[in-house]
Amino acid sequence: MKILLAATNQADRFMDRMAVRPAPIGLAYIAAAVDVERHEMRVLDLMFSEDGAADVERAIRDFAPDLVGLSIRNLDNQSSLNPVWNLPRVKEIVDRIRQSSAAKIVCGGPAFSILPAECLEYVGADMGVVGDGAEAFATLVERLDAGQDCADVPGIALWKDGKVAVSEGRFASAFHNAPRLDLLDMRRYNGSGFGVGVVTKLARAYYPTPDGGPTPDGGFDSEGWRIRDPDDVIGEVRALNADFGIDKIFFIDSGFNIPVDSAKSLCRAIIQSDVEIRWNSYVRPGHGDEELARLMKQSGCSLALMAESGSGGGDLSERLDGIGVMGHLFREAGLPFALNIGFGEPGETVQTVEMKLSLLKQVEPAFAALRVGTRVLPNTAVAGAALDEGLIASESDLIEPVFYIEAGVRDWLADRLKAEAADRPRWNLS
Ligand code: B12
Repeated sequence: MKILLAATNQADRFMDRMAVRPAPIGLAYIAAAVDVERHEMRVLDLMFSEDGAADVERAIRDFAPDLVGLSIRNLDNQSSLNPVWNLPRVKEIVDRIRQSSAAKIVCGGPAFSILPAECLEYVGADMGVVGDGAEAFATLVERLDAGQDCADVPGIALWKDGKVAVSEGRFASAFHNAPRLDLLDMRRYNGSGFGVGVVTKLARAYYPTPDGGPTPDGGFDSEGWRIRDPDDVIGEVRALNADFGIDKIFFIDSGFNIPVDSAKSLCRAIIQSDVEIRWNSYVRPGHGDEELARLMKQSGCSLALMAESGSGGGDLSERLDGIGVMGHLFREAGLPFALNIGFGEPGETVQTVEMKLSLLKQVEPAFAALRVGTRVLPNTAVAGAALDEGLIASESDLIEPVFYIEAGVRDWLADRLKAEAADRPRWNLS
């Protein structure tokens, strides 16, 4: 079979402001799973395209694939002040493919995996893969090539009787095959903000899906974690440096500092190795000590990203204290950190807004992302509130950006935050 894989993400911002272009490593993992002895494959990355749909159309004409895989990273930019919805662009790509090709179109990716049936219906593709896609996609390719049915492949979205159904189960990749970064123009990603992604650990299910993804409300259970061996991680970092001159890495990890011992082991392994990198990652408050902060700094960490989403469970003042403690540890170690903080979630009051603002002033992050309202995602408590209050008719509405702002602060919140951010260039509002 001839297979064209395309990464559709063209967003070049983080929090609607900072220049960040994440390399499509998810698609590179998909490419690594395809048996290229048996199939001819091409990869197209639209990140630097002027006109993505036109580039896909050209590739379809030149290559005439039998199967097109589309990676969909972000539903939108999660900014209530300047919302940008990405799916219409993907739909346009699908429409353009259909005009000149009978290829089967398979979608996947983080955004797709959040509302697979709705995304598939909206963009008008043939099939989709939910969650970790490498093994599932490889299985689909072989089944389609042999003319076999795919309905029993775990985590597959398929049309059935005019509607999309998603099969039970999910693949959980161990990321054994190195991503085919050689098929991407990786040099363009060096210095493109925040670093090139290298997976260090994945949680049980990585997406907020109804079948038990652990993260819909920011929770982080430890079941079924896949923690990569530090030697494998360092091997991948070394290859990025040797092959493409890349020395800025983003460790892909829902919480780099959990468990603390493995975080320390990876830092020590980097320090003892010959690799010289600067790296960034997400960290979670409440886990870590002075030694971890020192090891992170020593191993090249240049930014630790923390988030207060309003849904981490427990009492707000305890959560804010946790962030304060982490911030203090990082400052003592000379390690810059960023804080992404949401405002307006259910239960927000003038008083809780002021508590968050005073934390921000106290911890003084290297940059702060203040989110006006919560981008409602399915299977979350905020989605429950949005349903109860009639903001959405059903969770299917959430393929488009919908923002929840607690009624008690709705008329006041944006102006209050804008006023506070006005003379603080490190505070970004979105
Ligand atoms: C790390 C990360 C970041 C880093 C990226 C750093 C870097 N240089 O790479 C930073 C902090 C910069 C970032 C920014 C943003 N992010 Co982010 N980010 C993540 C995170 C934690 C990991 C993404 C990743 O690399 N995963 C590892 C790779 C290997 O996995 P993958 O891409 O998912 O690919 C797998 C599958 O999806 C699938 N797959 C992928 N492509 C394809 C294609 C086909 C054909 C198939 C079959 C399967 C398939 O198989 C792959 C292998 O298993 C995810 C959380 C998550 N749970 O995924 C959020 C996430 C991707 N981000 C998200 C968002 C929204 C954003 C921002 C818009 C936030 C903002 N407010 O600005 C920006 C967008 C930036 C941009 N320009 O695109 C959302 C996207 C979904 C959504 N809600 O719309 C996620 C899912 C978080 C969430 N739960 O909401 N992000």
